[in-house]
Amino acid sequence: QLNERAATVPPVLSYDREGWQKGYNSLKEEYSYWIDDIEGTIPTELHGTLFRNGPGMLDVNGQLIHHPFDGDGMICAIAFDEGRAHFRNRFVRTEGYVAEQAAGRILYRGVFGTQKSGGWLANAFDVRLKNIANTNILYWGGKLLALWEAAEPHRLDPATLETLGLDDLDGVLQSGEAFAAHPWIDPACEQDGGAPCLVNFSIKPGLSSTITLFEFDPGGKLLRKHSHATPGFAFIHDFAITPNYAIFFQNPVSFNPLPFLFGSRGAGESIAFKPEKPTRIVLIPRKDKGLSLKDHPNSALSLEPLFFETNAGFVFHHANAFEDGNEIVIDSVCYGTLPSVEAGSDFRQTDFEALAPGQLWRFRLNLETKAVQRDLLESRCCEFPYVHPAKAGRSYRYVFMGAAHAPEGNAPLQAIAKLDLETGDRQLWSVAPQGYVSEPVFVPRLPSAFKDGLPSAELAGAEDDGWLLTLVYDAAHERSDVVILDARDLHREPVARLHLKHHVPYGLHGSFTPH
Ligand code: 3ON
Ligand code: FE
Repeated sequence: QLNERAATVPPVLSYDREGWQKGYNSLKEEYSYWIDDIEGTIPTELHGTLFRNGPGMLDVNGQLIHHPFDGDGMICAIAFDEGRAHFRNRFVRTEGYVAEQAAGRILYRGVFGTQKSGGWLANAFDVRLKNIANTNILYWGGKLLALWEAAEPHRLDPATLETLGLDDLDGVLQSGEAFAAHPWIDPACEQDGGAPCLVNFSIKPGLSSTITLFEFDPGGKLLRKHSHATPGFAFIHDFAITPNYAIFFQNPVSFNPLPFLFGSRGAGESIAFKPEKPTRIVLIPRKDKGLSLKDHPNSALSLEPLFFETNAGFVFHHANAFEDGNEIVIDSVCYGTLPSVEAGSDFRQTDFEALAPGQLWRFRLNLETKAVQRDLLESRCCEFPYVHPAKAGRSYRYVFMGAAHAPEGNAPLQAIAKLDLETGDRQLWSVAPQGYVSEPVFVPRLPSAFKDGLPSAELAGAEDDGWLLTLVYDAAHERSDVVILDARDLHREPVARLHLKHHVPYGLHGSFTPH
């Protein structure tokens, strides 16, 4: 009898569904104010702006969108100065946002299944893309850019967050050309005499897919752009860099365009995960072909794309990559299966327990033998890995991530995790049961960590000497906090907790600039 009872009692969860759901309400108001409700003290050395992007509109005039990744991009800017902080949020005035807000209804299909009302007939053969500018935000070359991986960036005014329009990166992008939402800043590019450069990519999916790599100088001028083919359909959200390579995980998926064309599913929902197939890892050399590698100590380096195969499940995000002798090491969050949203279902009803957790794995690619070794680094459900900007593409010690409160199973992100890859030590700062975290942005202690506003490759202190900035949704008070943690020790009380006057819907990615 006791056993029977035990089997019917649901497991104790670290969250409650109703509380979690409220973090997906739209934030329709646009604010601008000095934050005055603060616990703790904002460090005076913390000077600059945390920009964050994410879906802010989860319904259009009451019509629910089908998946959060379909929500219109809303930017938050939290500016720190002299121990004070100012908050501002503003929607990106994309063509689709402006039209739908004026019409008061959904006018576009979303990639992740949002449909116009009227059933499949109203949606069939409408293959227009709504560039929703909702995934990341980057300050580079004097421009603030809201990124969405399937189309060109939107440029914003950094002071007011006013939308200035689509930006073709000074003629680099053609109209509608994709520019991914996961740029890396190489803090000391070997090809550019040690100057920082921005590296990003774009994917043109098809029967054979094209990966294009872009590198820009600190003024925003294009340095290098080259394209490479990879067989089969490619859905690649993120990548990683080392001094010599850009690394892509081509997830094992197939794309069936029919339900998309005939109006019953979004393009993203027409992608099927193929667990029986391996992941293809594509290494694209960053070095110009004209450059000689003869003198390089690593003889296995290549000037042509290299392909590896492994079993990696589905990967959205990479933490970092680096070169280690004849090996390329890459750390990535892997899912056993692609978490897909079924047509007709509501993401607010997500059964977390039924989904595979994202876990951090390390892959070692041997350039000589082509063997791939993989090791689990963190089994706790995690997402949104972040590393010290000086360590981008370099061997590193610490990774910071959003994580589940419980050590096992899939669950909402309610904690910030710090992993010491050298000692295996881990720390967890949890806000369960009523708190929900976002990506932790690591800001190295200022001002020595930045030169001319760009991350420097030299570490001024320890690799964890800095702060973690994260937005926490507090379901008990239905508002969000900006939390500043001391990255050296997550077991300490937060340095400061800044209470906003409202909530901020769960976001995607952000960046810090010392401006
Ligand atoms: O043919 C298709 C054309 C197309 C436009 C291929 C396609 C599906 C690749 C595509 C577009 C893809 C897009 C627009 C992808 C956008 C992704 C996005 C906005 C977000 C991804 C987020 C990933 C994760 C892992 C988020 C995790 C969130 C939590 C843990 C909860 O807060
Ligand atoms: Fe992402």
